[in-house]
Amino acid sequence: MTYNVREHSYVVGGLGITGQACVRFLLQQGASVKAFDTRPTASSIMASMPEAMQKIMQASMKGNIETAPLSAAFFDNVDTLVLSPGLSPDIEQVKLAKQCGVEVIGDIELFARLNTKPVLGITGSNGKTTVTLLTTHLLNSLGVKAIAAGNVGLPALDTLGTDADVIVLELSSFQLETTSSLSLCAATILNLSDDHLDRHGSFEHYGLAKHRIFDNASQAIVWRDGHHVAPRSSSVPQLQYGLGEAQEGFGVSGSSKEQQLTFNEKPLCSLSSIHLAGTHNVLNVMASLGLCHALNKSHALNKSHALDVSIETAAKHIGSFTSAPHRCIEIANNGVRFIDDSKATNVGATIAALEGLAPVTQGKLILIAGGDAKGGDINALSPYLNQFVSHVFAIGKDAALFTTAFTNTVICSSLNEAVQRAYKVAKSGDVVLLSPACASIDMFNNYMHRGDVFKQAVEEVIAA
Ligand code: UMA
Ligand code: ADP
Repeated sequence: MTYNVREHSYVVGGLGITGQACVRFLLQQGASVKAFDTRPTASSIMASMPEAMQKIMQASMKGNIETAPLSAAFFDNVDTLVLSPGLSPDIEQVKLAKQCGVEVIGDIELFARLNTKPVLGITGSNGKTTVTLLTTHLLNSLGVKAIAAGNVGLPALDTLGTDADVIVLELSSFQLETTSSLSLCAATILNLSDDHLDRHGSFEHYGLAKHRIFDNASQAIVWRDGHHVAPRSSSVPQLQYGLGEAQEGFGVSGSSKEQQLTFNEKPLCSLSSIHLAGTHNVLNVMASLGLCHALNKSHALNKSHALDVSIETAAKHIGSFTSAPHRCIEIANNGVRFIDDSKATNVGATIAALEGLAPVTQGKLILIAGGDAKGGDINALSPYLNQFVSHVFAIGKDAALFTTAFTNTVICSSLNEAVQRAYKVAKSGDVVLLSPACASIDMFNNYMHRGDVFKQAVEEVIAA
């Protein structure tokens, strides 16, 4: 039976980007909506919204946002709580909703109940945004209208009613936790390493949330050598990829001088045509091609649209993809290469950068790292630092953790100082890599700000 929004009464929990999209959508559909937020005052929450959203809130809800502790009466006649991903299902407001018999879902579940378009789903600890944007780029280059949505930034509900042929959804563990009926043409968990353990409590629970992506998936795109990334049920067909030679699925073959990305042993393109730094990005390319390929088998496709996603043709468009900023991007090269990987906010991402860059670095690899480790285990970097890195210049709240992980670590009081010191020890052929393994919020507004400060500091040392 089709799900009719107008027949239900909703509470929207949290009014960040997701909550605002939910309110907008539900009001447009003529549903009954009220909202709560955990921040202290309704006026400051309203002030944080774009003007157009403030007008909608005023016109339809009289700016009414509940910020006080909720009473059971708040949930009278409410069917469904649509909870923002930033809010844990364990908070008091959600417990109360459940006690009152209210169903608790997230915006992705609401989207799943209403969407009729084919959807590709991407999750993992690292690489989600890269694969989401690359997949979208490849499909659009093939003439298939694809929209990137979800955790990448555009709320999934905003894609309903658009003329997209395909939705490419980046899904966080927070979003998957409250989703049960999302039916994906193809799904992937790119990789799984410690992240968001403060919210999920354990790696096991974090993994369980991620694995929900396969629940109704028609096809899984699976990294052959990844841990905990394959569907636990054998009923989901797998298309596999990896860096070694492979008879089936994606692989790599050829001499170290001229390596080819292959599909079912047939060469698709030269690895040198992939302009994204690091072997982890070769895996990202394979995952994206696999997701595109899976669309051919999709029954959800609009048959009137002559959709033929040939991976041979898709592979030709890899070279024209430019990665989102701050993800292993070369920002300057005066003999010394400077690489901005400010988005590496956990240990897994920094390991990928080190493993990926070391083989293509002629000289030394000099690392700038540090910030807020979010309780992550910096010592897990130790073997990689010892194998690949000559110096670490450490910044931020948890800089001292790097001195335990690696002997040749110098603590610096600012990112500028770290860049200056790194440049002093660098010679032509060396790489200076900013890949912090930590969040930025102890020193910067966000990872973008950190990357911008790095670029500025690099330009200054080069010019001096
Ligand atoms: N807030 C409160 N109380 C509330 C609601 C919001 O204090 O009741 C404040 C908090 O400071 C919160 C902020 O508002 O951090 C934003 O609200 P939210 O956390 O619910 O997030 P949204 O603005 O709805 O954005 C979310 C995703 N954020 C999170 O899951 C934390 C965005 O992913 C996503 O782009 C957006 O929905 C659209 O789908 C960002 C993210 O950091 C990029 N994701 C995490 C990650 O990638 O690691 C999971
Ligand atoms: P996410 O959206 O999952 O945070 P991004 O594509 O934004 O992923 O990349 C975040 C960080 O992870 C960057 O530092 C990037 O270089 C690194 N990264 C990208 N792809 C991978 C991968 N497949 N494995 C490990 N790290 C990766």
